[in-house]
Amino acid sequence: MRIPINEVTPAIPSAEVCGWVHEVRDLGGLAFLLVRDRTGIIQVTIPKKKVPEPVLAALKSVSRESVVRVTGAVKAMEKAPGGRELVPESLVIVSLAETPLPLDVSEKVPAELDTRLDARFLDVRRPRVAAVFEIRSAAMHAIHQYFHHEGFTAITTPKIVAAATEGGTELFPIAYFDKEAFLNQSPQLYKQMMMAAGCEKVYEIGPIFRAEEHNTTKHLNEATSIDIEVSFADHTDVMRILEEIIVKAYAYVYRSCPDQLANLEIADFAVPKAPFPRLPYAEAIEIAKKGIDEPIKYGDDISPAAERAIGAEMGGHYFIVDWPSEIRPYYAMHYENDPSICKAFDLMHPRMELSSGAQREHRYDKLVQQISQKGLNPESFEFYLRPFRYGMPPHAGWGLGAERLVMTMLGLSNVREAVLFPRDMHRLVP
Ligand code: AMO
Repeated sequence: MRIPINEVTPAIPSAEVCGWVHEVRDLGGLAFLLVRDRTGIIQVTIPKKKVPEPVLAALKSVSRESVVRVTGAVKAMEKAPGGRELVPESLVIVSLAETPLPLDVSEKVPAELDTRLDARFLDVRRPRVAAVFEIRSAAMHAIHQYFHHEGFTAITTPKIVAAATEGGTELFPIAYFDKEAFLNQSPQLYKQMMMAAGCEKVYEIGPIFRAEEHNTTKHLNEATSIDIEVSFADHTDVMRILEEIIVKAYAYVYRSCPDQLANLEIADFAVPKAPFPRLPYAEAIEIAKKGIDEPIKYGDDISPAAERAIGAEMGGHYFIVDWPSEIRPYYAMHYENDPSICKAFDLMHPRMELSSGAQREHRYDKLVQQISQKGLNPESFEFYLRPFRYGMPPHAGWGLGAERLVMTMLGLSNVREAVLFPRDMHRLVP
C-alpha cells in the first residue's frame, strides 16, 4: 500500500511511495532520485551493484516529472530530506514525462506568469504554488463554516440571465436559443429576491462574469464572489459580519496552514483586528487630494492611485462609508436626512477594494424611482421588482471577491496567481 511521503520514517522497515521525479542525479556507481508527492520529498538511493536489474533499467529511462512507484527499505540518512532514504527493491515508471518540460518544477529556472499559466498543471506541482490554492481552500472552508454556524442558507442562483445587475457596459452576451441572454455579473437581484422568499440569511459562493476591457493586475473576467444577503438588517449589521469573516478566514489560515505559509516565505502573517475603521467617503477624498497628483473631487470614483494613497494613510483594512448616491447602484438605500448620500460601503485593503455592499432600498415606490433616476427602465426589471410588491423585509448584503481576498492575504502581485485557470482578455485556454 502506498504511503504519503511525509509519513515515511526510519521506524518502518519498508515502504511503497508514489510520486513525481523531482530530480535525477547519477554519480556513476550510485544514483539518487528525489521523489515528490503533495506531502513532501524523499530521497531514493540506488547503489547500482546492489539493486535488482529492473530498477537499473527504469533508472536509465526515467525523466524528471515522470510518475513512479518505488518500494524498498527505509534507512536513516541524516543528510537526506526528512532524515531518511529509500533503497529500492522495485522502481516502476507509471507515467513517463516527455522532455524537455515546458516549465521547471524545481524552480531553478524562474518563469514568466504567462508561461506558468499556460502549463498550470506543472506550475501547481511547485509546493509554493500549491500552497496558494491550499490556503485559498482553507480560507473558503472557514467562510463556509462561519455561514453554517450562523444559520445562513447556501443558495445557487442562475448564471445565465436576461438583464444586467450592475450596469450594462460590462456584460458578456451569450447565444441562448433565440433569446438575448448574458452571463451574470452578480447574484445581486436573486439574493435580494430570496429575502422576499423569507430566507432571511443567504449566502452564495460562485462565479461572476465581468466584460471589463482593462487588463490589470486585479481584474478578472471571471471571478468568484462570496455574496450574502440578510433580512431585518442594515448596512452596519452586515459590515460587522464582513469584518468577522475576514478575521475568521485569516485566523483559520494562520492556524491550519503553517507549512503553506512557510512555503510562501510569509514570516509576518498577521490576523487583522476588528472592528475596522469607518472612513466617510468625503474624508477619503480629502486624503486622496493630498496624496496624489491627478485631480480628484467629491463625487468621483476612487481611482487606483487614490486607493493607494488612502490605503497608505489607513494602514490596514478599513471601510469607506456614506457614499454619494449618484455613484452607487440604484438598489442602495439613501439616508433619510440626506438622500445625496447612501447606506453603501466598500471594504478596503490598503492595496485595493475587497468588497462592496449596502442596505438596500426595499420600498417598492422608492426603488422604482431610483431605477428611473439612473436612466434605467423599471419595466425591464419587472421580475426583480415584483417581489417588492408582496412583502419585502428591509435587508442588506455585500459581495466579497475571493481572489482579491487571497491575493491581499498572501501579498501576491497579480490576482491571476490566486486563480487556477484565470480568464482575462487574452486568456481563454487552458
Ligand atoms: P462589486 O461590483 O463591487 O459589487 O463586486 C464585489 C467584489 O467582487 C470583486 N470583483 C472582482 N474581482 C476580480 N475581478 C473583477 N473583475 C471583479 N469584479 C468584482 C471585488 C469587488 O469588491 N452586487 C454588488 C455586491 C453587493 O452589493 O452585494 C457587487 O457586485 O472584490
